[in-house]
Amino acid sequence: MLSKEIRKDFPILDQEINGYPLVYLDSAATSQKPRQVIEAITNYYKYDNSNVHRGVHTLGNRATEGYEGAREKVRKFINAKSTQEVIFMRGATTALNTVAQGYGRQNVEEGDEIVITHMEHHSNIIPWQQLAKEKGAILKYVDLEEDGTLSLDKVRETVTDRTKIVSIMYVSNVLGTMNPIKEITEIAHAHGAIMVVDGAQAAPHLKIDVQKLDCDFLAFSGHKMCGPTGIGVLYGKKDLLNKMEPVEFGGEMIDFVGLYESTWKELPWKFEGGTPIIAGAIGLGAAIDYLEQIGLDEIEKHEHELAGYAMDRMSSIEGLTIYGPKDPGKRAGLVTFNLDNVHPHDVATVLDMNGIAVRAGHHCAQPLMKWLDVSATARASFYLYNTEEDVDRLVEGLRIAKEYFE
Ligand code: 7TS
Repeated sequence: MLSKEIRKDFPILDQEINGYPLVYLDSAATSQKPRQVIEAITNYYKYDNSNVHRGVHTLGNRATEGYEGAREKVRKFINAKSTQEVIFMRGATTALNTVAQGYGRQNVEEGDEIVITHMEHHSNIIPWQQLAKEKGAILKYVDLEEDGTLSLDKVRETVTDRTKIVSIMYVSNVLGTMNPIKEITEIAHAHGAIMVVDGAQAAPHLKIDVQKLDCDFLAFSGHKMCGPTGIGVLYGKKDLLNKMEPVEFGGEMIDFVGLYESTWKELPWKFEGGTPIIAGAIGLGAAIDYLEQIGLDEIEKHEHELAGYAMDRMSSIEGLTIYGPKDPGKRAGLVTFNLDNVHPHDVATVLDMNGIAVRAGHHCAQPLMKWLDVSATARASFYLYNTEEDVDRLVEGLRIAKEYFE
């Protein structure tokens, strides 16, 4: 387990909700922010604020250094070969849409296949549905195993020579499943398809190495990994990005503008139209510094331990169903569950009355809810600042909820 001292870095955790000390178990939706990140953003606005890439003045140069410095931090964080492969955008959703519109429109034709799975987040479903409709392509789903994992055999059965794109989440935001991305990428490449990875729930919790995975694109959001909202990353292999058309046009992304024709800047700026998300990128850079100083391997270990402890303790509650893999080693730090005969919204409301924040609903995964045959679930998700005491409070809160509704 990580040190409890970490909690002190997160000022928001030091408060009472409804008369109880806050237990925050909704980090899969968005994580809390450490003082170091809040200060990096405040300091940027206090001392360095300016537009980037165009100034000859000192503030402009400082802002540019902060922004481009953050890009280098992201490059190292995911082990990309070059900063040209790191594009800042609003978040995972925008990044996935950019691939669907930029790469997809250019490369997918009628009758081609796009392969996703039943566990995807809406952000990794709808961009492909739209592309498939536009192009007359076929959207195919890899079915899940009973425990909510993916079998490589089923991936092999689904991907064919007509498949142009395989797009799969690294870690599930509902089941906690960690998918074998490297092996799936090999299958996609063997059929000449590209591999897109939705890394929204992976980047905060485990070490990602895009060169080892050999994926073609990777999308993630800053706000789930201790960074601010409104900043995210699209990683793409340089040769693919070079061939891909931008999807946003305007200032910042151009080289030459004529009356009827224009040309684009080189990578990565070709995809960053308009004044970029400067403070957001600097905040994300500070978040990466913070996570790396603690260690992604340590964070992953901490979460496996907490998930294991939570699953152990929660399974002692009668009438409580936990979804996803039973082996805590096979899942990230979250537990999705239902209490018999109590709607998850009611569970979450009683927990909130006791100072405990969990999420209830479909978690932006309606096809997965259908697969699980439920309309909604409750979800407790953990991060580096959570402790065994938080899990104890959750279990106590669930007992109160059960008594209340019985
Ligand atoms: N992909 C996955 C796997 C996610 O969990 C999320 C957000 C997204 C994509 C979209 O990220 P965004 O930052 O662009 O919104 N997941 C959740 C969640 O589980 N609860 O709230 C948001």
